[in-house]
Amino acid sequence: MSAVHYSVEQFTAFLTVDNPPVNAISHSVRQGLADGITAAQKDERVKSIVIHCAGRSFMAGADIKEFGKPPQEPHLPDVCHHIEACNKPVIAVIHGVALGGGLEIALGAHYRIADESAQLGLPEVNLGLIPGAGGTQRTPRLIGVEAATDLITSGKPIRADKALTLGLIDAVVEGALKKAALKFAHSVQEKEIPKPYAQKPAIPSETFFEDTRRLLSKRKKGFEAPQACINAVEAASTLSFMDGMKRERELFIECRNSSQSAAQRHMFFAERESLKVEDVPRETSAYPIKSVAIIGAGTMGAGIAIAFLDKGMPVILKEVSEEALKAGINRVEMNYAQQVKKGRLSEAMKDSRLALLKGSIDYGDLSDVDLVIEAAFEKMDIKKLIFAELDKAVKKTCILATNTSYLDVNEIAESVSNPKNVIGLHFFSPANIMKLLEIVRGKATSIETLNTALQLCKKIGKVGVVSGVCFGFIGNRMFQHYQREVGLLMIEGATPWQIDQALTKYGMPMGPCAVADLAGLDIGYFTRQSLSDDQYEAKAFLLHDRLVEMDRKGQKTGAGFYDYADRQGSPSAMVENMLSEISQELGIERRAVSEAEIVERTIDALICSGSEILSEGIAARSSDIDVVYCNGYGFPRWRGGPMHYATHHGKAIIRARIEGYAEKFGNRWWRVSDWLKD
Ligand code: T1G
Repeated sequence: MSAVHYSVEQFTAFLTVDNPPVNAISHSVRQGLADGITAAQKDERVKSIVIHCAGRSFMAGADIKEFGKPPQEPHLPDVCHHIEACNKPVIAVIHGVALGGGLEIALGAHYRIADESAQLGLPEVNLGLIPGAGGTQRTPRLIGVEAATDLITSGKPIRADKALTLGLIDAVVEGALKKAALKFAHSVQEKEIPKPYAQKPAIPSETFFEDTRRLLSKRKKGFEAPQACINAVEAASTLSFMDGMKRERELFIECRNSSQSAAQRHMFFAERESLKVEDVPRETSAYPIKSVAIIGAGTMGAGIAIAFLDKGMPVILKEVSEEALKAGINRVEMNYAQQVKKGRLSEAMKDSRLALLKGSIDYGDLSDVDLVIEAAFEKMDIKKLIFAELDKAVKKTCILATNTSYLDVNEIAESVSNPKNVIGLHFFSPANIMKLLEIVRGKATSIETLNTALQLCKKIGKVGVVSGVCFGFIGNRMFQHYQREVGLLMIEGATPWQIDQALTKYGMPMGPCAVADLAGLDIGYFTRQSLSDDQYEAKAFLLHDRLVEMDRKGQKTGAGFYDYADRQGSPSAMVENMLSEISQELGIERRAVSEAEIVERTIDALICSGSEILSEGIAARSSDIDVVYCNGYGFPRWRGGPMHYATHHGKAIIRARIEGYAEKFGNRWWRVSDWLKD
């Protein structure tokens, strides 16, 4: 059955696209639209044509699931041309979102109207693509090169009112959409059909495209698609429409066939799969979460509070003293004041969010909250005491979550009478910015509690991944292995700056040593004090520890791996001498370490520990590990995450290298787990 329904009402043909859940433009939709336009042209009852959608939204773009398959005619650009060539006025009537190919279909129509809540965008760049159905040629002609470049390279949707101001749509309508559609259709059916795409758009300035390329090569470092977007928009302003369309098609096919697009499409689906848990059926209930308490108003606690306040959720911040509470509330207020100062937030929005924030030093104030998130010191005895207090204070349906980044959630759950309501919600700092949320499932955690956490992710705009209980869960466990190899490479001969350079060239936003200096070398130092020797390679962290002990804790003390006369930091001769001393103490003759070895050993360490995490069932899917590492640790999204990279690079190659490391360094850390064998 076609995904497009044809009907006629008051001289207007309605082509209704109905392809749940997001009206993705599958082959059936493309064929149905093409046939519908042909039928409406022949239909003597029809003086105007409306394209609209059933369900919650206009079309959300091409069906991404079809990309891996051989493309089927009619191709989307041809459908858009067919619509545009129609000799009766075609009106796209938009509600919900019109994204990618959906907006391109609307651009092929002669008019576009939208309801107030509509959002319009060209997010193809987020999939490593460019708009491939005329979007890069029509948009600049409609709204100008500058606005079009921003819409296409940012991938961000704009609201209907802004779309109207830009000229992307012709009207924002209120009330019943179908009635408004009929009214608009009747108002244009005797008018001459507009042809806005005949003229080339003006170029904003001689250096516009080069300036934009330079800006994006920094802001979207390593990504190819933004550059392709600029090339396509430049073609719109230098070539005829048809030649521009040919150029767009070439660039689109290049992007679609690229490993970067495959990686980013992998991430798109991976971030949706990660919220599906095999033994949590869709019909599982979830507790309503309408209010939250956060225990501990330090950096993490304040960040978590902001994450909830931003979504309009009332928050109680609980501290041990009035002084600590005041400092915590001040952290939240300062953050919002900064956002207002930077123009990211209005005063009114700041006030409305702060109005939802309350402070307390009494557990008795938490009796009615639906969720408590403990964000206190990373010490098991402190956490157990807090949970024992919570157990007495909260209602029976309250979810008790710990934000611990590596401690045993099962042990914490033993402190309460209702362990099935206990779960780990591991936020990443800054908690109001970082998208990743590791949901740590204890052995007693009920599926209702787990499902509540899964639903919460969507509610607060986080990317959730479920982890089992182990030291460091998924991300931090892998990160520790990555850091181990960094430390070993340094005592073997590499310098911190060589390592950072090699890994930023690979695509990491910051090198591991610069990251450690930014976060503070003392964080890892305190964690390591709680580890037993079999949990980490002590010699790999000798330099880290000695730097902390001499108060070189990173940026906050003006020196760490680097010297910080300015924010950039510069290589430190003293650190290089310390490395030579440590190598000598260990009887290691320093050697030249290649860039390739730095990348292979550190990234292979992620893959090796990732595959162990899979074999232990800590993570359910390899794509879940990719979601963690791209959203929590800056792994380049255009490589699709460490496990996608391993698959793309070739598991056999990586397996052979790991076997080689095991021979050279022993198999304490280097073991080939099942995932790498298949
Ligand atoms: N194709 C196929 N499936 C899609 C899809 C798409 N475009 N968009 C969403 N889905 C699935 C998704 O996998 C999930 O499946 C379900 O729909 C609900 O999605 C030629 C080439 C529209 C804002 O990039 O941004 O057009 O998990 O959980 O939070 O130029 O989906 O239920 O099985 O995200 O309400 C450009 C991508 C494509 C838009 C809704 N379009 N989608 O968010 O639901 S390329 C996009 C979204 C293109 C042309 C080019 C969001 C959403 P399942 P969801 P949501």
